Order: sequence, then C-alpha cells, then structure tokens
Amino acid sequence: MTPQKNTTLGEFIIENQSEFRYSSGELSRLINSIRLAAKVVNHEVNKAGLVDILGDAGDTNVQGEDQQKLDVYANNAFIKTLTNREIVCGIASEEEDDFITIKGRNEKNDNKYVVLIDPLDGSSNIDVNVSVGTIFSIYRRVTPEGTPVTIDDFLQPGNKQVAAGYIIYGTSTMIVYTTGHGVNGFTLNPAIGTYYLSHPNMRFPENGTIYSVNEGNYVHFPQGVKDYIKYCQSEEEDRPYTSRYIGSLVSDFHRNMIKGGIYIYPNTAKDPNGKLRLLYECNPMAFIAEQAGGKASNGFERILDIQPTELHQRTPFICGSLNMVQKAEAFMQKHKRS
Ligand code: P6P
Repeated sequence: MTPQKNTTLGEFIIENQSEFRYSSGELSRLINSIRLAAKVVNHEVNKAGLVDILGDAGDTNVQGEDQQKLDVYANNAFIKTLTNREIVCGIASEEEDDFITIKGRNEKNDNKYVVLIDPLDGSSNIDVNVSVGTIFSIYRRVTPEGTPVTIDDFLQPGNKQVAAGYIIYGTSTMIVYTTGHGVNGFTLNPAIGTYYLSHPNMRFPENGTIYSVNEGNYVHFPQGVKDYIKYCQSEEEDRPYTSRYIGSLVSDFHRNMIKGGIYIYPNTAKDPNGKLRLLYECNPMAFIAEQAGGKASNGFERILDIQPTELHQRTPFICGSLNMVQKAEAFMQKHKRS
C-alpha cells in the first residue's frame, strides 16, 4: 500500500515499525538519529558560503583525499549523534582509518547495529555550491552481543543490510531510505525542521535516456564501457542519450531514479578497482536501487553479493534503470574482465 503523502518521517517510522523483522524499536531510533544528524549537517551545508567552514581542513583522509572542513564536520556530527543514541555498537566512516567501537550506557557492547557511512559524498562540490550528500548503510552485528565489535561485523555482503539510505543537500534537503520494503523519500521543511513524505514508493523507471560517467577518463575505460558510451551517443533508435554528470554520486543517482538513467564509475588502469567504496557508497546505493526496481553491478556480478575483504575497498560500479544496466553489462561481458 502506498503511504500517504505529507506523513512526517516520525509518523512513517512508527506506522511501519512492524514491517521491520527485528521490530524492537531500535532501528526506528537509529533512523531517527540519522534524521537529526542530517538536520545538523544541512544547517552547516546551507550556510557554508557564509562562515569559515569552506575549504580544506588541512588534512587528508585514509583515501588520500584532501579533507574539506565540511567533511570533518559531517563526520563528527553523525558519529556524535549515533554514539549518543546508544543504538549502535560500531561505526565505520570514509573519514576514519579504522572502525569505531561504541559502548552502551553500562559500558558494555550490547547494542545490536553497526553503521557504515560516507558523511559527505561529493565534497569536491562544496566550494562551488553544487549539491552533496550523505550515504549510510546499517547491518545487525554478527559477533555475540556483549563482546567488542570486530571487523567481521563490518565486512558483511550488501545483501545482509537491514537498512540503507542517503541524504541529499540540494535545492531541498531530502532523506531517501529503505528497510527492505521499498524506497521512500522525505523532504525537509526547514522552517519547522520536519521531514515530510514527498516521494512515496520511489521506483527506477525500467528505461531511461540519461547516462552519468566522467567521460574525461574515457581513454582509460575498459573496452566494454567505451563501447557502451558509443552506443549511448549513436544516432540509432532512441539515442543519442543525454549525458549528465554532477560529480556527486548521491545527486546523479537521485536524478536517475526519478527520471531514469544509469551511473557508471568503471575501473581504469589508474584505479584497477574503480574509485567508489563498496561498503559505504556502492552497497547502500545498490540496496536502494534494487528496492526501487533498478540494478547495480560491477559489470559482471551483483554488487550486493560481493564478499568484502577490506573496510575501504573499492569496486567498479554500474547502477540505475534495469534495462540500461543490463545493456551496459552486455557490452562489458563481451570482453574479459580487466
Ligand atoms: P570523479 C565523490 O568524490 C565521488 O565519490 C562520487 O560522489 C562522484 O560521483 C565521484 O566520486 C566523482 O569522481 O573522479 O569523476 O571526480
């Protein structure tokens, strides 16, 4: 049943609590804590040009990327909010070299969930006032409650996620998430700080005419990706398609889910495993894509079935409208995996 528009996020969580297998209320509290952190980050993102929060934080993260001040701010805001709510037993973040262990009120490790997060995706867009986002992925721990979390709690395949979502700080601020029962989008009314259900039961159109890829790297792409891009640009049938690339995965994904489209970040000689991180970018976006009727792979296998081996591992990523992803995979699979 499609939920009614204008339901608030809080009402929606309560109304759908029973849908969640472990309906102990903890996941609801977890989603609520993400909602709060998103408001805090949104407040800073929206006034980034006005305060000394732009520019480089003077440090680099584990990815070797310059940390923007808002990266650090967003990372701290989500970690602080998730820690204070005593629901998670561990957090892994793009901005943290290793995972963070969180103890409960009684100094025990008896919370049930781990959260993996890209606190500010697309941060290179911050200084030029282009939309950015937060991506989150939630799992139940696999190690015994009461014991300290281990890396095994984080290295779970994406098909074990219990929830995933993103916040997009764009012309409006939205939370889009799934708990495995479809995808719903909530838009923030900044005047009162409340999120309202604006996009119930979001679905990827099966077909689309938008392709999102950084064509500046074209010469370094695998042959199958080059062939697919030339297919998109050919004058036959319903083509040429339109090329749109924002430089923020959350923004390109969100537009493609609404209008129909495909996002591709392939491997290259420079980045043999691609650029995007499996655990806190590709797995959550793949879970959302599949829940919305779309598809996500590395060109050869389903993203959600990849067994992770490292916290910050990368993967080639193809995601979007079902028929477009299948077409791209067909081109890629004509060539041996590079
Ligand atoms: P490039 C942002 O850093 C990000 O992880 C995605 O959000 C975005 O789509 C991609 O990298 C942009 O990378 O190499 O095209 O600038």
